[in-house]
Amino acid sequence: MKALLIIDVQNGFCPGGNLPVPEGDTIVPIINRLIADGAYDLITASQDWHPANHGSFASQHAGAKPFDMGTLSGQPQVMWPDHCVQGTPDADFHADLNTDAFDYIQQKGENPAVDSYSAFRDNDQAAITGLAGYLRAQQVTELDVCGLATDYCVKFSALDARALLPDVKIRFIEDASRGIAADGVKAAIAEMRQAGVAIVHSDEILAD
Ligand code: VGL
Ligand code: ZN
Repeated sequence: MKALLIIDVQNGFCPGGNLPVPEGDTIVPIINRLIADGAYDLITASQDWHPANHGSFASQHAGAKPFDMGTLSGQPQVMWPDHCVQGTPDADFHADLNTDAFDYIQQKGENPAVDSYSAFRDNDQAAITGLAGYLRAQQVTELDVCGLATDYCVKFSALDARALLPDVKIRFIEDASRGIAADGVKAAIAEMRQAGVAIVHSDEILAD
């Protein structure tokens, strides 16, 4: 059972959004091609889904500016611009993404007191989402991860997939993902590889 996990391909992370990832929109046709190719039995996606008062927003901390380092519930936290607020266009999936093909959507980041980069659990690792249970119930044996942003939500999702689904082969699709900062992307890829996540290109998957 092969599954694709598409992380946070939302307007907020594309050019014109509130927390734009450079070239974030350029992965949409690649992901649509992967879906149309039929290589996956199951298409899953995550959606960053914050309340307007989320504690990761600089706007919620007196004197904080976006991209400052601050704290949230005692943990170091990047102060993000307000983004992906529930029910706003910024939180919608990119309009060209083939969302009709989605079998399962995991929303995350709803607790204002903790951020949730990973689609599997909150940053404090206390609250687990339903995603791992769903993938286990579907008897997934191979999981490919892609999306936005490589250096945050994609990396933490791939690492958690590796940790929570020990019997599943996990791969990161490099060209179907984009990151916020180039050095962060490089470090994220090294960290994923080190953890046992394979790094692949969409061409390899489409050629199979
Ligand atoms: C993300 C920062 C804040 C992401 C989400 O999807 O990578 N990054 N919220
Ligand atoms: Zn967020």
